[in-house]
Amino acid sequence: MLTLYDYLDSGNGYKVRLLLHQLGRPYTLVETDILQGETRTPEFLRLNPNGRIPLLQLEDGTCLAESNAILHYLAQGTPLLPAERLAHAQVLQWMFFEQYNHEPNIATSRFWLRHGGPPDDLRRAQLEQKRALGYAALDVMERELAARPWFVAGRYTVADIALYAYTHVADEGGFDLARYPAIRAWLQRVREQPGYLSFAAH
Ligand SMILES: N[C@@H](CCC(=O)N[C@@H](CS)C(=O)NCC(=O)O)C(=O)O
Repeated sequence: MLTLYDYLDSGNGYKVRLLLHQLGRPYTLVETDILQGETRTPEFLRLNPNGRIPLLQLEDGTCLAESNAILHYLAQGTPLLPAERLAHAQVLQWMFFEQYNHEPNIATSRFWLRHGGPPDDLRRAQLEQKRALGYAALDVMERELAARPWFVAGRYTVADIALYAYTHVADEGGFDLARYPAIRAWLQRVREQPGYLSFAAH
């Protein structure tokens, strides 16, 4: 049985829960409260020296961190990760985009707004900067999705899961999706996928 260390308000964790649900893979959930420092205890740091969830523990005890690496691992050999060389690399392209351009701006803004912040002028300036960069990432997605229904290979893949997680709650980070019709239509297509799981469910 797989074990997932996770925090239910985490979009990075939600990516993994959504995929596990869609693949029909059972797992044990270990809720780990990031607000109480539970990812920074000596016990947890032995499992993930980077002190973060999501963390997937395999049947043999090996641990795998980083949400998109976990998606990549779990989806191999399934239709959600194309085997064809270029399409496979394009899935990685969008997952790296998610981690570099999207998540650090949209997810971090959401976290600060939900869990207290920005407390000072510096944080406020950082939030403004993240707002601009987050909208730039959404602009890229909108252009892509205006031309095709899915990011890669004409079908739903883990690239869509990676980008869906924080896009569908972007409003909680102060991002208005009203001016992004192609993104909103894609969010609906994701919600209609078999085995869809809503945020914070498991
Ligand atoms: N790049 C990592 C980011 C993981 C991450 O930032 N996790 C946050 C929750 S979303 C966390 O565990 N924070 C707790 C901490 O930093 O102590 C991924 O995609 O999994």
